Amino acid sequence: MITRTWPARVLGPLALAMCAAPCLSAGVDWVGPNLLANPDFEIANSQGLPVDWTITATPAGTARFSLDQQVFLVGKAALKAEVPDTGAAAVRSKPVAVEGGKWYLVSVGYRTAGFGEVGKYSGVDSYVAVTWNDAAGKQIGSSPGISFPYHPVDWDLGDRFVVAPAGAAQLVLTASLNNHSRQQTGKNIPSALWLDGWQIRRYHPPRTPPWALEKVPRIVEGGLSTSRAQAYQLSSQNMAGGKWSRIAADPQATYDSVITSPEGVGHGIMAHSPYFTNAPPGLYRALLRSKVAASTGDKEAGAMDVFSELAGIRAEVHLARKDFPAADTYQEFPVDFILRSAGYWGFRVYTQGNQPFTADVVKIFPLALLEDRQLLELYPGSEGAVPADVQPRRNPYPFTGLLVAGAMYDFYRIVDAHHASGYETKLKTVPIRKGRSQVFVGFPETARELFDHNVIYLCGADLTALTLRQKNMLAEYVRRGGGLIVFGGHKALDRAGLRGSLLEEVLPVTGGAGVPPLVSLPGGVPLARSTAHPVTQFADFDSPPVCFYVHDLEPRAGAETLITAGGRPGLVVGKCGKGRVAAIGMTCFGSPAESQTPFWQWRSWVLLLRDLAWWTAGQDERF
Ligand SMILES: [Ca+2]
Repeated sequence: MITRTWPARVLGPLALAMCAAPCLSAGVDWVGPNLLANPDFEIANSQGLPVDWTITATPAGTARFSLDQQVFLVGKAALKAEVPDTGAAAVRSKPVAVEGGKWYLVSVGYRTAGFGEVGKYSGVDSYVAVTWNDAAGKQIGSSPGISFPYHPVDWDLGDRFVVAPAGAAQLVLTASLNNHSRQQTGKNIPSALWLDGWQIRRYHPPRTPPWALEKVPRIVEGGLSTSRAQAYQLSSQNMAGGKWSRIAADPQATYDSVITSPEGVGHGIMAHSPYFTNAPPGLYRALLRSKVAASTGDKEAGAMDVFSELAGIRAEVHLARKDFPAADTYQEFPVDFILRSAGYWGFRVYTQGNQPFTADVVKIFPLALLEDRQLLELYPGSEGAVPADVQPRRNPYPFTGLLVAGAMYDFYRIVDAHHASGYETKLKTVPIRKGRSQVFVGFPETARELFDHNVIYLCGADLTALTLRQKNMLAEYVRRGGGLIVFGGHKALDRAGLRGSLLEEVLPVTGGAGVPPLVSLPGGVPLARSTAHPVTQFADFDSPPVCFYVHDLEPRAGAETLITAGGRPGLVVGKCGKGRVAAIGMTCFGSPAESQTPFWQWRSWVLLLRDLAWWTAGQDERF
């Protein structure tokens, strides 16, 4: 191996801290502040229990309550309720003043232990009830609550929009943990529930934008475009034409046919959408166009819900007969929902089957898309927390890398470069599987696992496919001293969710919003050495290689551009916290002429990339 001396004169500028204040996205103006008292369980009374919360054990004394200062979501403590044997624990919020007819966003952070196995009910369940009181504090109604899984989960969120019924003056949230495992399974399962980061916020539904009111071309099946409304003809959806949903022609239909439930058929699903994936996080509205035969009375006629794979039921709307201004007249009913996690989602339309209930189309459109920072403003703590004792790998024997291997990783010759980085090297590859959305197969599940690498290569990675937790883990890895190299490509960097993401904060570059085009450098332009740096000092720029397409990136203040292509930043390095990061904006696209050497075939490239890995990993003595 070549031993090199680190030139002392370049150390000065490298010591600059690059990590500026996170670039905060525009605020979320459609929700108000949190109305709950002591929502993060941070304020304790003299018994060490949270003020403004009422705790109850049934039978008395069987459940234990405490403020846990080791395991929490936000702040420094969480409320822990333990039910060691048969019994129940309940935690009730102080009532929040509300107005009838107004909408509220309820969200609850929770964690569970004990419970049962995945996919099996073992007699332990947990639930948050959403109840409405009148001004005197008497309960007058409830909204669908939030159920937690029957198996233990690490910190997760439950959330939904709820509307205050007429006459409601107070909203109360009550979490309960019921342990009947001894009766259910014959064996007791001691169980516990942690609560933290609870919210009740006024929701001000934005107006439907004019473009969403226009008739949209018919869609039979497929994903959701981010740019405009989609309409789903219900007679073409799954289950249409079955027992609860005869297909009928109707001159008033949006397209040609509708579905209608026969009288007396009973409760059932009329239509089920495809499983959609890859919707960008955001606030969405669904409009159900339907009509009833009889429009008087409180009886429910039909309903719609929006389900999701990883965040539970997103929304539900129940339609009473009297919600229709007239019989046999189509009416559009809106329901708003937030998509905040990867995984599939979709909608279902139900009938109560007590009268002919007719459904035409469901139209869905985004009201606001959410960048990571906005998601965090909506759901504080949802990025998870990396335990303070987890630190990036320092020992370079073996020099250990993690390669998230998307498109072009082989062109960039990352594997060759990594294997050239020492006698002993190790490289874990996380392939990216592509479908409607990218899936990172085998991405480390825990920070401990992720941090056990000297360097992480992120190549062709669509950042929107990473969860907030994964992005936060990567960002923390850098801040605590890890090395990260991010590569360009068709679905990478600014073309794949960089803007406003948690990862953007640690990168030495920023990019535009949306999907900016790659900058074309017609005919190929030569690479030029920019700022002097140990990473590029041994590369041969005398007969420079060429680059044909480069990302449109803006180096951050304090970052250093080491290579330019056509005056554009091609390789930018910087520091964030204790870590070092590199962004390669040069892509491996383009057709070189016979006389040209593209940079990825340049004889200096693999060694330059190796030196970049050393530098980002803090292995300065290698130079
Ligand atoms: Ca807390």
